[in-house]
Amino acid sequence: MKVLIALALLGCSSLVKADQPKKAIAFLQGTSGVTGNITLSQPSCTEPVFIEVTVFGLTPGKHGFHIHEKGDLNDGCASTGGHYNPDKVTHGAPNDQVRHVGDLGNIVADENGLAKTSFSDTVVSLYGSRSVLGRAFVVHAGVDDFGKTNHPDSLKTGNAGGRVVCGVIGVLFLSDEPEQPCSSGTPTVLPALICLLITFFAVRVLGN
Ligand SMILES: *[C@@H]1O[C@H](CO)[C@@H](O)[C@H](O)[C@H]1NC(C)=O
Ligand SMILES: [Cu+2]
Ligand SMILES: [Zn+2]
Repeated sequence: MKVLIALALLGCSSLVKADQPKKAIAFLQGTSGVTGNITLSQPSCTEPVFIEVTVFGLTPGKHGFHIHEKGDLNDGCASTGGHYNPDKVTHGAPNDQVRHVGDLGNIVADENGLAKTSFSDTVVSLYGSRSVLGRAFVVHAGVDDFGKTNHPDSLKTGNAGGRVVCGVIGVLFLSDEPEQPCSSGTPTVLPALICLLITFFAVRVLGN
C-alpha cells in the first residue's frame, strides 16, 4: 500500500507544469564601429527578465537605451520604428508607472567607451503576445531625459538623439515544449491537486 501511495504522489507531482525558461540575444553591429551584445533571460512568464549589456566603442557618458518596435534593419537603425509601445502611452523612465515597454533608460560608457551593466526589468517580457523577440535594441548618441524636460520630443523619445547602433533580438534558447498560457501559478498546480484528492479518496476506499 505504501508503495502505491508513493507512486501516486510521484505521478501527481509530475502534473505540476513548470514554465520553460527563455533566452534571447541581440548582436550589435553597424557602420558606427560600436559593437557588443545584449542578452535577455527570463525563467518564466511571471518573473522579471534579466538583461546583460556589453557595448564597446561608445563616447563616454550616458546613452539612451531602448527596445524599438521593429526588427527591420533595412535602413540601419532608422527602420526599427519608434520605442516598442503596445499600450500607446507616453515615454518614461524604467521605474515609472507610465512608460513605453521599450524604455530601459540609459547605459553609461566609461572613459574607454565600454558600457557593461546588468539589471532586471518587470515590463519587458519574452513571453506571450507582447514578447520583445524579433524587435530591436537601439543605443542612442545622447541622454534619455525620461520625458522630464520641456523639449518637444521628451515625452515621445526622451530626446536621446541619433541612433548609434542596433541589433535584432533573436532566440538564444527556447524550449521545445509548447508555451503554457501565462498565469501566476495556481492553475498549473490544479491538475496535481485534483490528482492528490483522487488518490486520497482511492486510498480510503481501498483501505476500508
Ligand atoms: C557577448 O559579449 C561578451 C563581451 O564581448 C562576450 O564575452 C560574450 O561571449 C558575448 N555573448 C555571446 C552569446 O555572444
Ligand atoms: Cu530609442
Ligand atoms: Zn520611450
